[in-house]
This record gives sequence, C-alpha cells and structure tokens, in this order.
Amino acid sequence: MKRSRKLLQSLLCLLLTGILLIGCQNGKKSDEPELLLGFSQIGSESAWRIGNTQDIEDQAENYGVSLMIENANQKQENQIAAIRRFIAYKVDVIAFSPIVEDGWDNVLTEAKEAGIPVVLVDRDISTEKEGLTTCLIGADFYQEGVMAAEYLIRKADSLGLDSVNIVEITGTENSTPMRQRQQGFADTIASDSRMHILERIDGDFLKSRGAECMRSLLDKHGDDIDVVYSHNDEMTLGAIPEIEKAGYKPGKDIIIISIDGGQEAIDVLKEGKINCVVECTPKLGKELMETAKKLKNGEEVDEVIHPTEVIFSDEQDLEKIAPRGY
Ligand code: GYE
Repeated sequence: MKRSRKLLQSLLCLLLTGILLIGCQNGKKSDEPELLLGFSQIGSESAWRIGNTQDIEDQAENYGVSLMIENANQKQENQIAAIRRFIAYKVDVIAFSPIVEDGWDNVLTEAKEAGIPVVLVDRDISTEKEGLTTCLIGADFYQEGVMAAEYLIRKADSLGLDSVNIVEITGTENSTPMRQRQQGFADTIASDSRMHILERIDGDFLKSRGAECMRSLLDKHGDDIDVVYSHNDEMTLGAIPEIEKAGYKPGKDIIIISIDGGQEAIDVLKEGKINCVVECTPKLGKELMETAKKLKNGEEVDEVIHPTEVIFSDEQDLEKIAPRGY
C-alpha cells in the first residue's frame, strides 16, 4: 500500500515537471497569454519582399508569437480585406506594410474602435487622423536616396565628369520608398550643377517593368544616358540585360545605382555591372515581435524604428561582404 502511494507520488511529480518544461519552451512562462499577430504583406514582388516575409515568419517562431499572415498580391483592396478579417478574428495586434500611402483611414478607424493596436512595417501611410497607428518599423528611405546621390557625386568627381545625365526608374507610385528615395536623391544632387535628370519612369518595383522602362529610356535617350538610378534591385536586374542588348556596358558606359542589397544584386556588383547598391534591410521581424509584445502588455513603444543601413560600392573591397541572406 505504502509502496504504491510512493509510486503514485513519483508519477505525479514527473508529470508536473513535464508540464512546467513544456510551458517554459521558447522562453515563455506558462501563465503568459498567447499573442496573436495578424500581418498583411504586400506581395512577393522582390527578393527583398520574400526575405522580409521569411524573416517575420522566423522571428514569430523564435518569439513564440502566433502569426496570421496574408499575402495581398500587390492589391490594396486585398490588404484592406485582410485587416478586416484580423479585426473580426480579434487578433491582439495588427501589422501591415501599406502598398501605397493613401486610403487607409476607414479600415484603421475600424481597428481603433475595436481596440486593436496597429503597427506599420516597412512603409508609412498618409492621414490627417490622429492615433490610427502606434509605430512604424522600417528603413529611412530619404536617407537611402541621399546615400545614392552622395555616391554619384563622388563617382562623378573621380571620373572628372562635368555633366551627368541621369534616368531614374522609380518604385510603386505613391509608396513611401518611391517618394522618399526620389526626394532624398533630388535634394542631394540639387546643389551640384553637373547633375541633370533626363527622365523619371515608373517601374513599380518589378523586374519585368524595369526591363520595359529601360528599353523605352534607351529608345528615347540612347547615348545621352550616363547614369541609371533605380529604386530597387529587381528593376535594376531587369534593366541591365536591356542595356547590354543595346550595346552598352553597364557599370562602365553607364553608371548603375540600385537599392536593397539582395544577394543577386551584390553578385552583379562584384561582376562590375552595378556600381553601387544602397542597403535596405528586410530584417524587421525581431523589432516587430518585440513591439507587438510590448503593445499586448500595454507598454509604451517607439513611434519610429529605423534599422541602420550601409552602402556597397565599387569604392570598397567587395570580397568582404558577408552573405546577405535574401
Ligand atoms: O525596396 C522593394 C520592395 O518597401 C523597402 O519594396 C520596400 C521595397 C523594396 O519590393 O524591393
């Protein structure tokens, strides 16, 4: 009788330890409430975007966050519908990367009325209303434009150029990176009288559009083009074969400046067909999970979180660049 009671006690003890161990996995305490995060991603238009989605999924797992993720396939109406589903599902926090800046007031007011905090990831919105979002986690796109222009000014100095004709292939119209990459670049070249923008053309951040835009720019301006400033790697990678087909050497006859810093663009930079790539990191997942946890616990969060970014260019020893992971 005594022996069987002891056995029962030991079994109960083992069971209790097991439950405690499972409860503490991922650094979570067993009494910590689950955090359900709804995230609406723009689409899969670039290596950057695919890397960003992957990072958010990986970090959700690391932080023990349950993630509902929806891909909007490049359509704002799909993002609005996803946010409405997150509200109906009563997620703890909503995060999204707005494809464009306008048109979010109604759906974000619905989220606010439901008491669900909203985090902007990567891109910003434009609104007159107060308090629709809590935090923006994303790059300083204006500064990226500045870094691209500063590189160009140094390059023009080193080549001794006295006139520089630029074509600019821009990202999705009315998106934050498009507006700010254009503005930062324009403001920085404004004081340099050698710099002239021949044309700006909308490439929508897509490789196929980058190729089309480049064909049209070459048809119109041909020999006059000294520089291609492209708002992302995908469009740059679409433009380069078109430049070659037209009989020019990218990186030599035409200076090529790109933004993102994905592995494929870095490899082409090493080949000498791109001159400069401004980094834009897609790794925003860690900050997102930490912010979502704070919001769930009712803690204060920073209004803007910018990651630190660098540039990669033909001014450096390119062999030292570590694998990019996207
Ligand atoms: O540069 C581009 C993309 O919003 C920073 O979106 C992002 C941009 C990125 O698809 O490749």
